[in-house]
Amino acid sequence: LLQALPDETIALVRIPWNDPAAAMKALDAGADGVICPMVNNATEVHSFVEACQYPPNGVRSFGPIRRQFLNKRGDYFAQARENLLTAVMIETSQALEDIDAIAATEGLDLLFVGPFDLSVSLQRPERANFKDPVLLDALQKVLEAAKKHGKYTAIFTVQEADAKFAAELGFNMVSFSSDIGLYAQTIKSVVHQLQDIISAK
Ligand code: 3PY
Ligand code: MG
Repeated sequence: LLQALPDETIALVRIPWNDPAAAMKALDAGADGVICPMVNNATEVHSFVEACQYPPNGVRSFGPIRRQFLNKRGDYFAQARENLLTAVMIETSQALEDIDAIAATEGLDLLFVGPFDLSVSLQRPERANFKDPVLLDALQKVLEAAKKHGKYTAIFTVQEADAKFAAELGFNMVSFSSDIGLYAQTIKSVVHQLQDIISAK
């Protein structure tokens, strides 16, 4: 997918798990930022952030094989940190308990809420119900910790009303739906239109 993107596109890659090899591979392949899911505490976040940065700030191995051929913004190694976005997903009750220390992590840029996993982890009756007071309280906690430590915030949504609500709450980035979700929505709408045309005959 990274190969198909135009140079000027900013690409964020969500790795499958907090695995240093996955983070380094995504960056070497040309990602501008990495999103790490399911972190539970500041120690895990620190290890993720280290995997994304070269020494002395981290432990990233040197080998930006594809990345250095992209002439995005000059000398890649010299500007590696400046042009990197590190994000962790806040989606477990443990992460919520350690949110202040997570948000304080040096080298971390963004806290990205996963409302589905967070609802599951908090044992809520519904997933990603933006009217659930327990979920709302969790969102506020994340926003406050991020503000206190100068971090950006993001959240995932699948309903237009939730996206609007999240933007109004103050999230800096609101991600909407998924590739399959959008595809299915389009197919459904086209099928409905065609059914209307047929039944009008
Ligand atoms: C979640 O809501 O758990 C997600 O991971 C969304 O991307
Ligand atoms: Mg999730």
